[in-house]
Amino acid sequence: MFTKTLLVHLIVYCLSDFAYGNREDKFFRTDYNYLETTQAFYKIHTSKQTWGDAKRFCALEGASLFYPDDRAEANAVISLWQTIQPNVRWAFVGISDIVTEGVFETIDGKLVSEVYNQWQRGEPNDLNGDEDCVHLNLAGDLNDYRCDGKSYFICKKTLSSLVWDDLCNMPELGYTLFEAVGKCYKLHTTPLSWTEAHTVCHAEQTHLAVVSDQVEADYLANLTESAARRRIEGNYLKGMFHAGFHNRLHENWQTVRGSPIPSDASLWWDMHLPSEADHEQCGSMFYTGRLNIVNCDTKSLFICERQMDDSLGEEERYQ
Ligand SMILES: [Ca+2]
Ligand SMILES: [Ca+2]
Repeated sequence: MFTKTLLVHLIVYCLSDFAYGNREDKFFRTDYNYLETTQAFYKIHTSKQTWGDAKRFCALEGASLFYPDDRAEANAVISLWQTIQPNVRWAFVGISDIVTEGVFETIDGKLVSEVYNQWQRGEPNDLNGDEDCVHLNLAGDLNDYRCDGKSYFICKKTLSSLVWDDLCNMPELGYTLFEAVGKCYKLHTTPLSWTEAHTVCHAEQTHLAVVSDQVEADYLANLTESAARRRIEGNYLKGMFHAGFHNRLHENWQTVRGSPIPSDASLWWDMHLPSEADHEQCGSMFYTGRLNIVNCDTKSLFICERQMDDSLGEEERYQ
């Protein structure tokens, strides 16, 4: 009980005091909790995913799918879990026997015998010959489960692996600051649908790029030139990338931040401002910098952005 109280204090402390930070401040992201005993940050995800998607989600957040290194870590994380998400009963962890049936290993290649390995009674049982992914329950027991089954999951980021991007004021995820508009951008070169791209930016705590004027359009056109030169292979719509506006709510076109789309026709391809009459519901931009609309299922490259302090950005821009 005493430990639990301490833990609650620790969590409250983390949430309130570490609004901005880096490794010194022991801050990673507001949705992660830091545990001093293990020197790492954890997030108990409350959306169910397949094991593969859980692993990808953690990576997108700049973390990795958690597994307990030892009993002490298992106990510490389960305490946290009981405190903040007691309704989550099972969570995928970074252990599987996908590579070789019966040989359970961690996502970074350690045998399960080298890490925490308290199995539930009778497990692992490879039920129906179809259980290769491991999840953990609140009692601290492991079970092998279907990889394509959906489960909650836990991500982990060690303090020692945290690199802070001071310019963009976020964990290092490959973003570049464009000072003139006070935004940080990242060109993603794995083609995805607009909706998938939207999710990826969210996982990075950013959003699909919202192009608001010619300065920004020119910068992004320049940024995508490198992608055009590299000729990224794959089955996707080349020559454009997804941008942060849509009409998916059928409430007329808006940006992903809920503001009106740019009304300057010269920013749009063929001077065409999208309207309710258009069948396509998602935003894009040609490599040339002209805005356009596409079918949301179209796969394409995309750019995520993080807007720095709004007022600071405006001040710098108009001085
Ligand atoms: Ca198996
Ligand atoms: Ca099982």
